[in-house]
Amino acid sequence: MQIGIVGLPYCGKSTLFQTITKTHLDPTALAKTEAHHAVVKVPDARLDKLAALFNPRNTVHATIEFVDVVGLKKGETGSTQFTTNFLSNVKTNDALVHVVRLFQNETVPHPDGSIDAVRDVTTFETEFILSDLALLETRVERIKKQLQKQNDDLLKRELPLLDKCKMALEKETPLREIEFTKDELHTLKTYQLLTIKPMLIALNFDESQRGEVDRVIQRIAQTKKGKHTSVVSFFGKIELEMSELAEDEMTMFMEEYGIKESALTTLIREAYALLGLQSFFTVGEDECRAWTIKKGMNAQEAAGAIHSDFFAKFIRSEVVHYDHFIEAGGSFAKVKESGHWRLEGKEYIVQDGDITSIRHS
Ligand SMILES: Nc1nc2c(ncn2[C@@H]2O[C@H](COP(=O)(O)OP(=O)(O)O)[C@@H](O)[C@H]2O)c(=O)[nH]1
Ligand SMILES: [Mg+2]
Repeated sequence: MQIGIVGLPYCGKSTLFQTITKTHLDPTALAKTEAHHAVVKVPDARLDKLAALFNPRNTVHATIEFVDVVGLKKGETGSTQFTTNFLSNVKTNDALVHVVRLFQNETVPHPDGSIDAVRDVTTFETEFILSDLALLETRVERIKKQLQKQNDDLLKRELPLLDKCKMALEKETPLREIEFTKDELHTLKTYQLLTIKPMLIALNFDESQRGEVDRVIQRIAQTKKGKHTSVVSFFGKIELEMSELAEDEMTMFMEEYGIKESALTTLIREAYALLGLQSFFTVGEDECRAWTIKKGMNAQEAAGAIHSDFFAKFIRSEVVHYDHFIEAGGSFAKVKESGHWRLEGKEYIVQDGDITSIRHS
């Protein structure tokens, strides 16, 4: 999974990127025009606990790739230009984090001259909506031309779907907030539309603005929140300092500044929720591992996430929930006695925190 960090120049994208990926970008790297990529381990206290119990040779966390998407330029007229290069960098991401600047900093002026979070959120939304509309219109034209040459039922069926999208966008509704069937989503996937991506609005405050956070979050949420859009906050500058500390120092630092959880934990939790993702575990002396799948996947599909052979040759899944396993003192013998250990068929819907072992032929 890939999450793109986007935002106007000097809003704190690279600051956030360095914080969550624990990388250090020097001034030459920061000035580069290519996107920065880094893969981070998804923090999971449950996996840590399982690893402590099994003491396996390998502990494998789920991973997410973060991209610091660059390429937004200040145009000659003063307004920000959403270049083709920028838009195509955004297309490949599964979800977007839109960093919106709330901090004041005289040395790096806001490109639009003032701090206004609602305006910045709207600027992005409008650009993405226009980009999607242009793409859909081109596609509709092409299909119509194709249909003049030859009848194609598949193409014909695509037109109402494209109309449905266009109508939503013309009402300024991003596509992520529109209901689509599984088939429709499948068709739309190939277009790499921008407004269909889950969106996390991340408000970047200075620590001195702590008192304003709740009020601003509420204001943005009132106008922008939807099922697939959420709003979070972070303190860019001090969280970058914090990410460079050792773990025990970090806990003290967080208490001192009243930070409840790190930006990484917040972003990953919200991204999982927006994307409808969850984790299950496989355990053993060899390896303890967290796997990420879509909510609602059945046991056979989850087995397929581990290995395509497991999907094809799936027989049954042995399942126990993490909570029950820990309650039973981390012992399979005890958990079997408790009745919480089950054998499930392929239709079983996997739950977040399941520990499973796949039986296959
Ligand atoms: N005062 C303050 N400055 C910040 C904060 N976050 C970022 N900055 C500064 O703003 C400038 C631009 O940040 P950067 O992350 O490079 O922005 P980008 O252009 O979006 O990648 C840097 O000089 C940062 O130190 C913050 O929360 N408070
Ligand atoms: Mg940057």
